[in-house]
Amino acid sequence: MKKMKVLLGIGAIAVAGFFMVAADHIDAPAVQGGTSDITDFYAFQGQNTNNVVFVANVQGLLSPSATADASFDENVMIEFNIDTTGDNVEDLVIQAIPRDGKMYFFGPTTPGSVGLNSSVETSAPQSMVEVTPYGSNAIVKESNGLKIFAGPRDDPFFMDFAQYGEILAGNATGFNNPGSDTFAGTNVMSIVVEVPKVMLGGSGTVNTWVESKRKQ
Ligand SMILES: [Ca+2]
Ligand SMILES: [Ca+2]
Repeated sequence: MKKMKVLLGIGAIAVAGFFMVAADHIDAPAVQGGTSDITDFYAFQGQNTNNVVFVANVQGLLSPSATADASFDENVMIEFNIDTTGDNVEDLVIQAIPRDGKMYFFGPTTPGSVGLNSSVETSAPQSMVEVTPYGSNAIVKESNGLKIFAGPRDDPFFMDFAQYGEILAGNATGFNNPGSDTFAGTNVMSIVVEVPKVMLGGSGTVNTWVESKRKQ
């Protein structure tokens, strides 16, 4: 279940000031609606401009009541992949694995295996943050130079799917202003890690993508 999707055709982004969004709310049948279903991947320069922020959102379209019952799947690992050499093969990974109400992060580290298979990089620097309960203030922890968060968030993605359908059907030529946000009032389960650029090589261009991987 490799997940890689980039909007706007941007595959390579500069660490110095990039913003990238990959949106994938409605997914392939094998993972659609499941706990490994990635909705979006964001990578952008942090408020501290020495840092880069990676955000992976999973389990989209959660209603408020569903969010209260939602949790991260302990059999699903979220892996942030970072290619620093321009060959679209990851040179660094950050892995996020939930266990007993906590999210554990491994890395950034050189992965032992690349591509479709991953193993948990247990010898890499390890960080942990309690998963923030729904409705609580965000629990953010600083560890090993990282700032980390895991928990439910309001889905930040905006898309007017009804109007999109009208455009595809030839009934409209563009979006309305204002449009109607299909994702308004729905939540996602979010994993956020802020990383000093120096830990990613510090300069130049990186390619980045996120994968969800189920334990086998
Ligand atoms: Ca590479
Ligand atoms: Ca990988």
